[in-house]
Amino acid sequence: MGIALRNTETWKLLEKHYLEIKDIHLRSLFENDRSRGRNLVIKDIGVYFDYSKNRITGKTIDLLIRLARERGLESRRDEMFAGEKINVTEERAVLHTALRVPVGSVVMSDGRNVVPDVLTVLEKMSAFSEKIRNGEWKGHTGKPIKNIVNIGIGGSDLGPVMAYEALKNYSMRSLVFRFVSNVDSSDFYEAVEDLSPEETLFIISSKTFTTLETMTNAHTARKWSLSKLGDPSAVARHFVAVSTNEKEVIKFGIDPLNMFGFWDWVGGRYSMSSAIGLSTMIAVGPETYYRMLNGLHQMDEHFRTAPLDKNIPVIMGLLGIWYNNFFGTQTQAVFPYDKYLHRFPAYLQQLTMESNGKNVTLDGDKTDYQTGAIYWGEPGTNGQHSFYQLLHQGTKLIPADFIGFMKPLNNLPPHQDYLIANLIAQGEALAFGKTEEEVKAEGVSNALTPHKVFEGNRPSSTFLLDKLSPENLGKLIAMYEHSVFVQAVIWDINPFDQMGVELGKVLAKNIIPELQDTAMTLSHDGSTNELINYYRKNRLND
Ligand code: G6Q
Repeated sequence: MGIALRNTETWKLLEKHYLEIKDIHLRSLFENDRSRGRNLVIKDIGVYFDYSKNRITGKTIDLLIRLARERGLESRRDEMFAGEKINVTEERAVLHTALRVPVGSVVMSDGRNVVPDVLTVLEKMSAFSEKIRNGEWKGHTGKPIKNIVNIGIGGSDLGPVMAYEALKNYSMRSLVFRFVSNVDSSDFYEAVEDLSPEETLFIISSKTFTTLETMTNAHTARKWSLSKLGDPSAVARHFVAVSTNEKEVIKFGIDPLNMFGFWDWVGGRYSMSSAIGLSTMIAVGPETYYRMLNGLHQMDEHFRTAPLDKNIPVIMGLLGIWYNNFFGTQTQAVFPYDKYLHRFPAYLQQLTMESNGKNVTLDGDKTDYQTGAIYWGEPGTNGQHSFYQLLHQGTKLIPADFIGFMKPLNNLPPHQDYLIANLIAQGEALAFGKTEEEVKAEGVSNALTPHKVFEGNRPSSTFLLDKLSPENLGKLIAMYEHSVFVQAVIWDINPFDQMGVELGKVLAKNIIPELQDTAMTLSHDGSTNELINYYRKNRLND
């Protein structure tokens, strides 16, 4: 990229503008503009995005959009959708958007239309899902499958588990779903403890099919199955694979006929709409799964075509830049007011932090500005009774996203109104707080008054959607995916690699034999050597 970010004129203008705005209270922004709550809203594809409670003016948005244009956001976005190799460090295209295009679309990668391949895998997944759901697929002893265990980690786990939980209301309740990710044996043990191997199908989800955690769990699963089923040929009825690595799948003993493929242009954390979604499809059925894909695609199209100032992921991404780089905030909270989205913040943590937790630009230069925020969150209203205190009266500024749905999936009056009243009230309290005068007017003593004052001026955005439908889940996922991309373009970093997870993996592989063979000489640093020695002395059986 040409000129370094902080040297651009627009960046300098934003720095100046920050000084103008930093002490302005949201109270006065709203007092001075009665239509702010209507104007700073984007309504499109069924998403109501209210960003009026952010510490911005029209000028802030104009400057941020100017920055986005200068950084080439529109052309970078078009390159992504066109299948150019924008993941430069891995020399790969980034085409998760091709996984959810309508039948008949054309998306080229390396001179080849990838859509027919995508559809072929989707059809294979649909046929298989139906067979499991209608009991046609029998286990080795002739019993239908009742339990589905997805074994995978990172991108091969967080998407499936989040989507299963989010869409549980649409799932086939007679099937049991479990997700094993951790190499901690308790994870596998607890997942299968009450299951019968005769009725259990394992989906080994691994793009590479070499990941230590997943392969260890997969081998344990095979032992567990065969300990009951005896015959190794049982693997064919109880194990399927989702992977890009056919060679390793065959080596493990899974018939390629029972393998669901995807491609190197699908990154792990962007893979939940690939065959990695097999467990989701079995849970909710192909039709509901296609509805989720449709929602993802609607948001892709919105991102691809909406003008930048009416573009939800663009505005979200730019607000993140505004807080992170000018207000100096460290974190971004996400609060879904829906129990079914309880794994959504964990899913977003990988999406956002593995993508934008980078400190060098595409050219390999060290960034002299902050990049990815720390994402965190919990479903409302639980968070209100624990950590929201710090948001309201702590010393840190934490922008928050509130996500809510108009219609509950389980209508038990008056729960829904109470839930949404809380969501709306939190944004209001954060923004406007409670002044000293207001506290005093309630007859509070002078001594207690400072404790009861809420400064306010704490920013939030609110997303309202009709209900937690499969389409709307898809929209929310793609919305965050694209906001991550917007930020990466501004910061000139690669959001599609994850070199930062490698070092720990390599070091763990070195340490494994050192734990197992106590005669091995240790040549780590003083602390690491002592930790290994302590473990060697105190491990197991004593
Ligand atoms: C995601 C990362 C990472 C990956 C896991 C699992 O973007 O690449 O989280 O998904 O390490 O990898 P496999 O699917 O290859 O087992």
